[in-house]
Parts: sequence; structure tokens; C-alpha cells
Amino acid sequence: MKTRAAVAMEAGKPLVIEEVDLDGPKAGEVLVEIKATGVCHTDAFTLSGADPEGLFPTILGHEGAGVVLEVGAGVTSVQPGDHVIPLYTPECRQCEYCLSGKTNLCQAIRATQGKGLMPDGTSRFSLNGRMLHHYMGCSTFANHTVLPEISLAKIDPDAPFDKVCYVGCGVTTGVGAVLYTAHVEPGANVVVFGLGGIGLNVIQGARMVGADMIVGVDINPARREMAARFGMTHFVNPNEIDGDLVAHLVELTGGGADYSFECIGNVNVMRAALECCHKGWGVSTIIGVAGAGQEISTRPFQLVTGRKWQGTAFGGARGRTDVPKIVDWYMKGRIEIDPLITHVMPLERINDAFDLMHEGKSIRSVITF
Ligand code: NAD
Ligand code: AHE
Ligand code: ZN
Repeated sequence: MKTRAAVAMEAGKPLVIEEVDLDGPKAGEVLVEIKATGVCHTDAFTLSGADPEGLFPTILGHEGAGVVLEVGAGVTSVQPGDHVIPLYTPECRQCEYCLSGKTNLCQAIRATQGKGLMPDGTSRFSLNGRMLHHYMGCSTFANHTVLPEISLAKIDPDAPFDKVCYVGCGVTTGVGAVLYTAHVEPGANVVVFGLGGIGLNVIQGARMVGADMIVGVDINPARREMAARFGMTHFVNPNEIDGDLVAHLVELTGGGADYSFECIGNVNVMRAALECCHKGWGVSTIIGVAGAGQEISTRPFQLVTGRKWQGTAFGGARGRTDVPKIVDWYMKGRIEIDPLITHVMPLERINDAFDLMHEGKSIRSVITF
């Protein structure tokens, strides 16, 4: 079939809207009509050329929601008409990783996914006879896409696509990092670096579990109002304080953060996020994705004296199990999504969504088909 897609022909260039060719689902695969997709900073990161796994030409996008149109042979867990969220972290429930109960990082199809291919090693997308790569196993910047069955979470059919697409990455990553990775407890002091599409969801996760002090750190003063609405109790703009940021945060939190989260992808900020943690027990969680060749560093003494450094992908959420629950939390009003979606636009304007992100004017832009 033909479908409309925003194609990334090469790194650093605007996306191009094209009628692309899409082959139907093979065994174990599912054809999904994408109804809406968010634009995450990770899409911009890969488009920039900084992603070691970035492959071109490709159809980016990994934060979508849509409807199952057709299933391939052997597919049993979804059927045409089901409403679904594509999962860049699948959940096969059979691999060593899934069965460990220790991680959400299902590895069943990770190798081919990282090569921009379906599990059989081929692509379903092409343009004028030239193969287009899939992206993060999702490619939601296309009106139709094909995914493995294990990469789909079936959700409440009443959930609005243009809101819950955000559960496909940002909401789950932020809220999940608090709940499933850091296990923040009531009364804890939390410091969140970067108050964008991910950090604001960390803030609402921290509020949800009953954190006491929730400190937000951002160089964009415009983030303050939204963060306060989502539960931030104190705002710190690194450009507006006297002296050292880490010392300022340690003093503000009365000895250091119980939990900190880096939601930017800046390795210098990652160090500050670790070092502002409380001696003896503070835990810092890296969410931000840093470019090729970048490395983190600190004095090992920071760890010797009891701080812990960890990271999280997709908030530690097990996609097929946890994503439907997070959609239900939204439907019951336990989490908010609507105010974070600051811009909605058609596919033809997708490059504006990237511009708004880079200019710090949007929190989440959503593309509707
Ligand atoms: P975003 O652009 O919406 O937000 C980034 C925020 O960081 C902005 O508010 C910006 O003003 C702020 N910022 C930039 N430099 C700063 C600095 N030096 N100090 C303080 N604040 C600063 O991006 P996003 O969509 O929220 O994504 C954030 C990061 O998380 C990206 O690196 C993205 O790739 C990554 N990410 C990771 C996962 C995961 O599973 N680990 C999932 C989604 C996104
Ligand atoms: N491909 C990059 C890393 C990108 C990355 O870390 N991706 C996160 C999700 S970001 C979503 O917005 C992730 O899930 N990582 C785990 C994984 O298996 O990819 C690189 O550095 O090579
Ligand atoms: Zn993302």
C-alpha cells in the first residue's frame, strides 16, 4: 500500500513529506494506522546525526497511538480495530531479560531494531524502490506502519489518540522513572534537571508518590510555571544563582537530594545531578540521551561515599503490561497530559515541531493524521 510519511533522507536535513510504499504484515507482524504521534527530543537527537545507531534514510517517530488494521499469521494478542500504542521497548515475556523480572529491556528483537529493520532482517518501507529504515521499531511519523506483535500495547478504546500517544514515550519515561526505576518514596526530596517533555513527567511522578520537596532545574525560565502546576515546589535557574549549582542544591535540600533525575542529555549536568545527591544514600537516575563519543565522569569518592548512579530506558516500564495501566491513570485523572501538549499540527508541518522544540517554545508537539 501507499502511505504518507515524513522521511528523514539524511542527518541534519528537514523531513520530507512523501507517499511511501509499505508492505503488509508478515507472520507475527501487525499493520497499524497511526492517528497521532508526539515529537520527542530523541527524534531530534537522531535526526541531528549524533545517534550512533542513526540510519538514513528513515522514518522517525516513536511516540504514537493508532488502530490495528491487519494482522499477520500467528498474531493472537491484537486484532483489527484494537487501539494500540507502539512500543520501542517491546515485551515478549519469553526472553531471558523479560523472564528475569529485573529489567524492562526485552532483547527479543533489539539487534534488528537497532539496524532499522523488522525481526526478519528486512524493511517494510520503501520510496521509489529505495529501502527506508524503520526507527526504534516504531516509525510513527508515517500514517501507517508495521510492527512486531510484541511491540504493541492494547489500550482503552475510549482514550484520545492525540493525548495518549504521549504515553508511548514521554509520560511513561518520566512517571516510570520515578515509580519503576528510582522507587521514590513518600516524603523524599527530589531534584529534576531539565523541565521539558520528560522532566515535567518526572515531576508529576514525584508528586504522585508523595515526594516532599520537588526541585526543578532549567535554564529556560518559561518552564517554571508549568513545572509548578505539575508539583514542583522550588525552581532553580543555573544562570541566576550565585556560585556553584551543586552547592546551591545541596544547601536547598538540607544535605542533598534523596533522588535526582537528569532529563536533558548533557554529560556535565549528569555529573551535577549525581553530585547534588545526599551522601550515604542519594540515587541519581540518568534519563537524557547523550551524543556519540560523550562520556560521564565524577570522582569515584562520590560513589564510595554512598551515592548511586543509574539509568533508565522507557522509565523501566514493561510496555504491554504497564502502558495500558498508564493510559487508564490518565483516563481516571490520576495523571495529567493535556497541558503538556502545547502544539498540535498536521504532518505537513512536522518540521515546525522540531523548530519549536529547539527554540524552547513547546513542551510536546503532537502530529495528527
Ligand atoms: P526537551 O527538549 O523537551 O527538554 C529538555 C529541557 O532541558 C528543556 O526544558 C531545556 O531548557 C532544558 N535544558 C537544556 N540544557 C539545560 C541545562 N544545561 N541545564 C538545565 N536545563 C537545561 O527534551 P525531552 O523530550 O524532555 O527529552 C529530554 C532528554 O531525555 C533527551 O536527551 C531525550 O533524548 C531523552 N529521553 C530519554 C528517554 C529514555 O528512555 N531514557 C526517553 C525519552 C527521552
Ligand atoms: N541509540 C542511542 C541510544 C538512544 C537511547 O538511549 N534510547 C533510549 C530511548 S530514548 C526514547 O526517547 C532507549 O530505549 N535505550 C535503550 C535501548 O535499548 O535502545 C545510542 O547511543 O546508540
Ligand atoms: Zn522519546
